[in-house]
Amino acid sequence: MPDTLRTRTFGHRIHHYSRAASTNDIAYKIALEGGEEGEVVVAEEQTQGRGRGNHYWFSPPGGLWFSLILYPQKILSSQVPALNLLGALGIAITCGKLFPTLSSQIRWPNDTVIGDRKVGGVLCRAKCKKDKAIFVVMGIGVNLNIEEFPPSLCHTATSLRKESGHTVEREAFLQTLLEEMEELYIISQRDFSFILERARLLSSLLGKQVAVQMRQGEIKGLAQDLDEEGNLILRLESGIQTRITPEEGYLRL
Ligand code: BT5
Repeated sequence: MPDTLRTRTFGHRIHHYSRAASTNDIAYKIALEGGEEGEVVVAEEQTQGRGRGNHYWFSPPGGLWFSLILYPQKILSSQVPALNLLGALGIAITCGKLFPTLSSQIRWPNDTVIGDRKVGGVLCRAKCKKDKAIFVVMGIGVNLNIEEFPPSLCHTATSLRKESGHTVEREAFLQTLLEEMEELYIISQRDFSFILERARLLSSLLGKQVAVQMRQGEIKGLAQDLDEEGNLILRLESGIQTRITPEEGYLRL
């Protein structure tokens, strides 16, 4: 990372791989062995990139695939999913800063989108003791210079290169992203409501009708708000309000 990196800890130590199965697994192991806050594991390519649940993450060369080790103070395990919003917000802010003409938004619970196409995603994994998170590995994927997506993604995914017509310099993007993320993270430690407020402002969902796939079937309603743990508040067609956690519901796109 260049000397111009303006962070307290984020990115001061970077473990670089040309190819890895998943940077999240490597970072988790480093954290277990005493890794420090802000350490980053980055890979040019992942062979087993992962999303939530059993989702896969397409991670060929040309994207930014990395994981960040965090030791959030006083965070409960139930609050870990809200960190996904922080990650998605960091990606959206960075895209907006480097590409002011592109309008990137966040799509609950962990996506950054341009229009309705996903340009980035976040996957947090925490080590918890009782109800406290001891450390969190925040995995971040951003489609920087990907020209072609497989058929299963070509209608739902996009890259910054496709949207802007310009090649994105990976190191410069990573530097800005780490700076933005650290600022958000420091604020989040004293006042998480600030993150939620920004997430609401940049949300692509709030005020819209959405369909959510739950284990017991699909539900539809108006996306009304995000609560303090990053859950989605949905107003069902019946008028009843319901709260959906990121683990129990997947948006139907
Ligand atoms: C995510 O999961 O969006 C989390 C993505 C996290 C990736 C990072 S890369 C570094 C670190 N190491 C890892 O192994 N993972 C993290 P989810 O919300 O479940 O979305 C996954 C879904 O997005 C898949 O089921 C596909 O439909 C779609 N998808 C897969 N790869 C994509 C890509 N490159 N761009 C856009 N959409 C993609």
